[in-house]
Amino acid sequence: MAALQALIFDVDGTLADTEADGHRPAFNLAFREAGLDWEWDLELYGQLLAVTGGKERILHYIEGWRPEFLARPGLGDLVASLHRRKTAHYLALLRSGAIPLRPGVLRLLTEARAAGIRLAVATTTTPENVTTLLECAGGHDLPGWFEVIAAGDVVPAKKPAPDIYHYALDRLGLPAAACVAIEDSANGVRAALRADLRALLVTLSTYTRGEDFSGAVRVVEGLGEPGDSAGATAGEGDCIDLAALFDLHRRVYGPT
Ligand code: XBP
Ligand code: MG
Repeated sequence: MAALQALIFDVDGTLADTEADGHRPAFNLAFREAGLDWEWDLELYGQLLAVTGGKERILHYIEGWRPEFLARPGLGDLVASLHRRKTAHYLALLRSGAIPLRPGVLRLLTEARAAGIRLAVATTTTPENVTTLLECAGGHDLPGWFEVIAAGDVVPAKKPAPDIYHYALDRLGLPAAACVAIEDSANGVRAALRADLRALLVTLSTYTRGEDFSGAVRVVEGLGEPGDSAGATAGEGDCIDLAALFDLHRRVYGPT
């Protein structure tokens, strides 16, 4: 069986808790700026997260909550321009330093890199959101640590479709069995499993606690930091380090 060679990270909810105070207010700013009285509060946004991808989420909202817009000429242009402005607002928020990486993320990335474990991202969000988050929350050279940043519209179908994971594996040139995937949502878990990524860790995030993570090997609060009682899972070490990920990989595939 293949040895563990790469970690593939989801972004939103996994590298950083971006949804409630990042993407959500950025959507609302774009709506207001366009003269629309749409306001996605915390609860509504939780429902809308069933659909991944910002453009897809706006369309889902129109279909369910504002169906009168469906008959409008230029609906596709409206969605595209709202999403463009949303991305601009989101990038500004990231640049203001409002969104930190989750505890343990930089520690684990540093440890993996030092051990020669390759790093990749597989996300539905816009590519620039990923590089800007990494730069602003982790340091200007952090994007370069990732050999592959698979993001956004580079594939036809977003999570829970497996496309973005297939794309990342293809770019890494690795079989799924050589990787550990780290996700925070049921949609992400489904996408990873459909791409045959079975060594799968879930770190719960604001909106995803309580979702169905069947098929994941381990579900933890977060990666945590050493000695941090709020980190990781009780009884299995106090944080998720590289050794914990090797162990998780062995649980699925056996010793290599
Ligand atoms: C994250 C998302 C993203 C963001 C919005 O899902 O659903 O769509 O909410 O990003 P995951 P864009 O963590 O499973 O990748 O607006 O740039 O699409
Ligand atoms: Mg996510």
